[in-house]
Amino acid sequence: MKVYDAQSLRNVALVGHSGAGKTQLLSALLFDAGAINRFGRVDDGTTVTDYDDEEIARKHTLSASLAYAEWNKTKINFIDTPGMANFLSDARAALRVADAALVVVDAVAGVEVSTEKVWAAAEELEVPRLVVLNRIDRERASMERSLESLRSVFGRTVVPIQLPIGEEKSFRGVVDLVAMKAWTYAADGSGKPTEGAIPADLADAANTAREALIEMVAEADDSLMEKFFDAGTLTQEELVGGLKRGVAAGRIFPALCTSATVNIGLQPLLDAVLNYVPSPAERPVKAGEDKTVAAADSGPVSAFVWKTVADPFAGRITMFRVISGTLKSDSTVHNSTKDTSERLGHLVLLQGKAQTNVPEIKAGDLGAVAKLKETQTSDLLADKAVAYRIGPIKFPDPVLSYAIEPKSRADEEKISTSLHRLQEEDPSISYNRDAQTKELLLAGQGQSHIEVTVAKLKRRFGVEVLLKLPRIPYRETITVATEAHGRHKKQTGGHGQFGDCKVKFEPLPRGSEFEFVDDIFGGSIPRQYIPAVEKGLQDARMRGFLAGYPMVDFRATVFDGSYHQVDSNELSFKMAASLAFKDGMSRARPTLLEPVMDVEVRAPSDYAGDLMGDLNGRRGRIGGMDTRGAATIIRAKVPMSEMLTYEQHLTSATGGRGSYHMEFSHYEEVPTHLHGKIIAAAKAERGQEAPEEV
Ligand SMILES: Nc1nc2c(ncn2[C@@H]2O[C@H](COP(=O)(O)OP(=O)(O)O)[C@@H](O)[C@H]2O)c(=O)[nH]1
Ligand SMILES: [Mg+2]
Repeated sequence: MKVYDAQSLRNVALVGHSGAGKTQLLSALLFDAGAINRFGRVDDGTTVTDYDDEEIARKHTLSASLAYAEWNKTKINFIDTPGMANFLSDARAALRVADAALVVVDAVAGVEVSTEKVWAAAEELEVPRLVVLNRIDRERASMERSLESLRSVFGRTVVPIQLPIGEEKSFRGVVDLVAMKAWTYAADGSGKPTEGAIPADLADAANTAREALIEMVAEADDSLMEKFFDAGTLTQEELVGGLKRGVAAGRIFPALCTSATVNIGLQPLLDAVLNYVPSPAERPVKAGEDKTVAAADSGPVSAFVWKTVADPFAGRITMFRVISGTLKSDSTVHNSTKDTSERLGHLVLLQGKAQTNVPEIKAGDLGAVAKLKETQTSDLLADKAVAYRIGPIKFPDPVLSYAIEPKSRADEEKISTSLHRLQEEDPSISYNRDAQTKELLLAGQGQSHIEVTVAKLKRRFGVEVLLKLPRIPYRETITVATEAHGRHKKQTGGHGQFGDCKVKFEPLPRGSEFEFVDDIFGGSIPRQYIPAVEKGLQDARMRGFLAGYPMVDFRATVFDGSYHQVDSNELSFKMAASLAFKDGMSRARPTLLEPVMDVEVRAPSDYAGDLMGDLNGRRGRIGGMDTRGAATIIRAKVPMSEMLTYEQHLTSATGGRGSYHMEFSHYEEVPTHLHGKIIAAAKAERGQEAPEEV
């Protein structure tokens, strides 16, 4: 295996909405470049990058993976990424080490939710982009309509450098607007194009499109702007050079068209990657605010870990980009993030799951190594001489949690270590044991994310768990102010117990939690017992009153009481406070609070009416609507309890074309007609457990 230096490398991440054809496209690219000799298909489970059992079963990419091909003496590293909303964190991680994104768009659907998400991520990380309009062979596909949709959302800097020859069933090739020639494909799917003149019926369209391209390139580059005004056009050299600079600067986004299943347009796409994507030599890596590191293959070595895979057999697989220097197999390297040293075994190149050993990997290249002991995602493996740091990859906080219950004793024992390893692979999940209920909670980005995690637990680690609908973290609060009295007295021979307090309870605004005020003057309760009163109230409020949920957003003021010289003690005052709480709650008109989510749903506009009706039925309040090309975005506030099964509903209601995102917004009162059900469910769940006696 050759070792490549930075000039002869390109690193691209395939990103975009789920189903646009990223994985299939990569399979075709690898085949046409001669890197693999079987044309793998997503539909048969035979692609290089959807190799995980779970991905094959679901026909969806769930995790980022690597592949590479040599094209024209240049090694192109590809990162295939997931497009489903719950799994986008890996697309973001990939963009951290790619020098450009291939934003793959379905030419039938145009811009979709994840298209916008990955575009925004690339924008934020300043990653150049090429747009690939894929699935041009499909019924109702249109390069023109898709481009309109792209330009309406991302601006007119998205410009075609190709035109399709035929569309839908008759798609058979592409016109290259830079070289002004045509690539035509035989109908046999062999992917072997013939190069020729532009078909006569496309000549006018091609000339117009080329002029538009020249104008955009001139606009993106001040020095070319003048030449363009003087000459009215650009030379071929100026066009090619300007396009390359414009792409690198993120000022122009060339669009190409392909069919990944019929195998059309892949060679021109590979050429475009070579010609327009900056090599690592041209794109130094950011290390902190204003420091960049050039991809020099001599000097101190550093490699940034962007992804970890938990393989139960091969162990941990660590994927990195060499930032500078040359990383060697069988060497020891410092982990500067953790300040430990790591022994590297064989360095490998990954073609999906297939590993090829290499002696060394140079700056700018992507590779992997198995069985590191402590290194994790976002760590920097670097010589001690390296002083810079590379910022950690940002992972989203979990939005939804489920309770999981091991099926057997054996499962119980393995569950924590297995979850720990899965979390290393996917830092957008988290798990913890609920202190109150002792349940093991698994949190993630949504229902399908949790389900996939549970499926991985089983397939990879043999750990089986039952998944229970997440508990809604209800709260309780009071609605009117009241005064209450609690007296605890036991005088049965020997030492007695005596505590007595009067407490005022008042509602506070949402989000205030709890306030305790000591308003005792003149010693009706001695100083030393006040903390016991507070503790008694705290404990009582955490146990709730109506349904056992913590009572929040109120103030408790202890203003009077009495004591006994001999019998009073802390425990007695704690109990008196608890009795005062119960007494107060019986008159303070307690009620239930529920978490309300900010929800954003996006779907083709045809579905908007039905989706809004459904959200209303879920007690949602519609906050606004936006259109994006053929899609509508609906924003609403909806109680969390109504959203637990939303993912399934949305998928079936829109044939998989809708998606949504939600996050916690605030707590709100539960309508009274729903109280009975929640209280009954809470009691049943606590297993008839008698309320704790005080
Ligand atoms: N007709 C057609 N189908 C395609 C094309 N590219 C991908 N597909 C199909 O679209 C589906 C999703 O493809 P996949 O590569 O998994 O999309 P990804 O989610 O973006 O990775 C699969 O059934 C593919 O066979 C294409 O160019 N034309
Ligand atoms: Mg995929």
